[in-house]
Order: sequence, then C-alpha cells, then structure tokens
Amino acid sequence: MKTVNYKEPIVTHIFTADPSAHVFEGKLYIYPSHDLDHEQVSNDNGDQYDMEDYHVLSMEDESSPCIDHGEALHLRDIPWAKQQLWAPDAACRNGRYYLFFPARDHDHVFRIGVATGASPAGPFEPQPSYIPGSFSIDPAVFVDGDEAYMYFGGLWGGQLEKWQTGEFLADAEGPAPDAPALGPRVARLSDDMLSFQEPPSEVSIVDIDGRPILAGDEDRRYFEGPWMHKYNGKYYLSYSTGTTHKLVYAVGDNPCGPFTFQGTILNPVIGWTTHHSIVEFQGKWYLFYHDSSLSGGADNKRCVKFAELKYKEDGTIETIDPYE
Ligand code: FUB
Repeated sequence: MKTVNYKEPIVTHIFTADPSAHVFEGKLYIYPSHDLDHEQVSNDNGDQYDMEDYHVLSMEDESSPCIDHGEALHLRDIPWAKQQLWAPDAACRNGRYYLFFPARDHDHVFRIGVATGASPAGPFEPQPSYIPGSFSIDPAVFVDGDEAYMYFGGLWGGQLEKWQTGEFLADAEGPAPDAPALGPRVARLSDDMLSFQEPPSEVSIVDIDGRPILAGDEDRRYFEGPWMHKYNGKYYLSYSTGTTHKLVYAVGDNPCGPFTFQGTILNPVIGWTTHHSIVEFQGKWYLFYHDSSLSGGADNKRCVKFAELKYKEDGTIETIDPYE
C-alpha cells in the first residue's frame, strides 16, 4: 500500500507557498507562489515576499510524487509588472488555461494580471497589461456553470485599504475597529477570461445574526487569500484572518454573498502567513496550505502541504490541526 504524506512538504527542492489546487485533465495541478531563498527586509508591507516566477506542480493521485513542471512564467516577461509575484490561481475555459497573478506595477501599485496557455502545466504568455479595473492581491477564480468569478483582495501590503473610495489613495487607513471590516472583492470575468464584466463589488461577511463582521474582530474578519468552493449546493468562502493566523470560512447561497461566518478550517501554522485552497479529487476533499517548517520558520521561505478535509453531516467543516 502506498503512503500518503499528509501534512508534509509536497516538494522540498524549492520553497513554495499560497497553493491553488485544481483538477485538470484528470490530474491534480497546484499553482503556488515560488518563494526565493534569499534574505530580504521583513516588514508589514510584505517586502520580504519578493518572488520572481511561478512553477506549476502536479500529482497523479494523493500518494504519487509531486512533479515540478518548471518555470511557467517569469517577471521579466510581464511588461506591466515591476516586482513581487504573489499568490496565483489558474482556471480552464473552452480548452484554454489561464494563470491569474498579482504583482506591483511600475507605480508600486498591486494589480492582477492574466497569462494564457495551451497546457495546465504552462508555459503561460502574459497579456501586455493588467486586467483593467483590477487592484490588490490574491486572485481566486471560481467557475460556476457558465460564469467565472474572481475573488481578490488583501490588507496591509496587499493594499486593499487604499481602494475604499474606488481610487488608489496611498495614505488611506483601514476602518475603525467598531466599523464593518473590509470584505474581499468579486467580479465576473468576461467569456475570454481577460477582463471584468463589471466593476468589482465588495463581498459581505456577516455573523449568525446577520450583523457585519467588524474590523476589530481579528479572529473572524477577512484579511487575505480568498477561496471559493461549492459543496452540496452551498457556496463556501474561505480566507485567512492574517493577524490571528487562521484559515476560516463563511457559507452563502449565492457566489457573490452575503456569507455567514462558520468557523475555523486550519489552526495557525509555523510562519506568519497562512493561505490555502480546497479541491475535490478522486472522491476526497483536500485542503492545500503552507507553513514555514521547511526553512525552520522563515516567513518568506514556505512549503506547500496538504491534508484531507472532512465535512460534518450538517455541512460544517472539521477543524484541521496542522501538526496532529
Ligand atoms: O505570498 C505572498 C503573500 O503572502 C500572499 O499573496 C498572501 O496571501 C500571503 O500568503
């Protein structure tokens, strides 16, 4: 019988983070950030996450070795991007593959770009400019029937606070602790997946009584790293709480929300950031996530891992402990 290496790094020859997992062509493909093995100043702006390319990984099944398909896209080939290739995602539509990624543009503003390819393993050719109207970080693309939705946004270095008016205001601060927290943004993608159909709107996350989660509620409020999946006809929005280092989720009846907060998916991991995806593959559900264990705790040298994700009968998710 083959051993499944749950909660172990899926590759160790490079540092990887922010895994977006999808099933394409019968295999599990993982689209991570590629953390570089270099020293950087570490700060709340995220300058330590100074990534320059993407590698695509794949697995035939849960116990097979993880294959690195090599460089799929490099910063030098993206005309509009200056630095910091952060958490990507991928999607397939009409037989084409799309890699979505955030980067700072030449004005140091985070935007979201798209690159296209014929294979899920890449390579991907970037569009000459970022998606018009895009901003902030952490795109997650969810295809639901004929529609594709992009969720995105991140606080602090991810700059979401600076877009509250719809314009980029470099000095803007987040809401007061007793005001509603900022939500991720969502927009439907055009049929060719290269632009938004409409200006992005804010997603509402509420508590069990329908009250907005407040900005000071750091155990529950949205910070970064959105992911959307559907289970038993319900839409599950999951995300990182940032400063409290949890992966949590909220459930709704519509892909654009509102979503009612439910609970924790993954307890805090080694390292500051936590970021994930959820995928169904060969009859099981999996959580892909990262921690900094491979580097002995360096925040910017992370490793992707996975674990089985289980639902209770009422549709809630069993909390996973990363080290048990
Ligand atoms: O990897 C860089 C950033 O760290 C990601 O965009 C965030 O989600 C956090 O994981």
